[in-house]
Amino acid sequence: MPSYKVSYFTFKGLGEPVRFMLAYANVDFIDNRVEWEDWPKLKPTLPLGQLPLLEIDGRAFHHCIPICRYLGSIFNLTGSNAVENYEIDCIADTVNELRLKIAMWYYSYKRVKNEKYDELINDSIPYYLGKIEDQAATKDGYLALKGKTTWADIYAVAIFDYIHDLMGYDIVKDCKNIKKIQQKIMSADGVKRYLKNRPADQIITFN
Ligand SMILES: N[C@@H](CCC(=O)N[C@@H](CS)C(=O)NCC(=O)O)C(=O)O
Repeated sequence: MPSYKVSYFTFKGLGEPVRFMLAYANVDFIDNRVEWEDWPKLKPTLPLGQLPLLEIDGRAFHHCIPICRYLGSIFNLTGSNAVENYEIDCIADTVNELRLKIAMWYYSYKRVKNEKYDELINDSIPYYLGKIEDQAATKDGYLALKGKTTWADIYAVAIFDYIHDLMGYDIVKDCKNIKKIQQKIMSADGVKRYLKNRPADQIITFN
């Protein structure tokens, strides 16, 4: 069994999809939660000076979505042809766009003047959630491929879990199809075990 080590900060963020992927696949991994005071020393050693970083037997992988895609290919959580893989990429990108809008608000506008909140909750969130929920409705309890869990389902569930922390409420609470996916991923044995032992977040900011 290869050794897996995930390095990320002490909160969910972009580390959580990587942690969820490994948990879902039932593999043991070192959950290296980097404290803010240790960051300046670690940063220059990283491929782009950013986290998350995944090490598999010492080989480093970076960029959250490519890591999830790569793990998806190892753990049979990809499509079976180029079009299916395109569908998976597309939905992951849509979830990432929503995440970016919310993170931008949380880490900049909210800190400054609590600006842009109305735009976020009246426009961006319903817009993206509507698209994702509609797609999930056509896939019968999956996000990208009907009848098959893919890495994008796991990525999305982990990102929604992170967004819950940023927004202070569950933005998908009324999305019954996204909820189905969430329930399926969160109740997988490995994820359940991970969640039971998951350390409490210590949110930090990058200002
Ligand atoms: N494209 C990268 C972005 C990674 C990224 O923005 N990481 C942030 C935390 S979420 C970071 O390391 N910030 C600290 C810094 O840049 O010094 C990915 O998707 O993994």
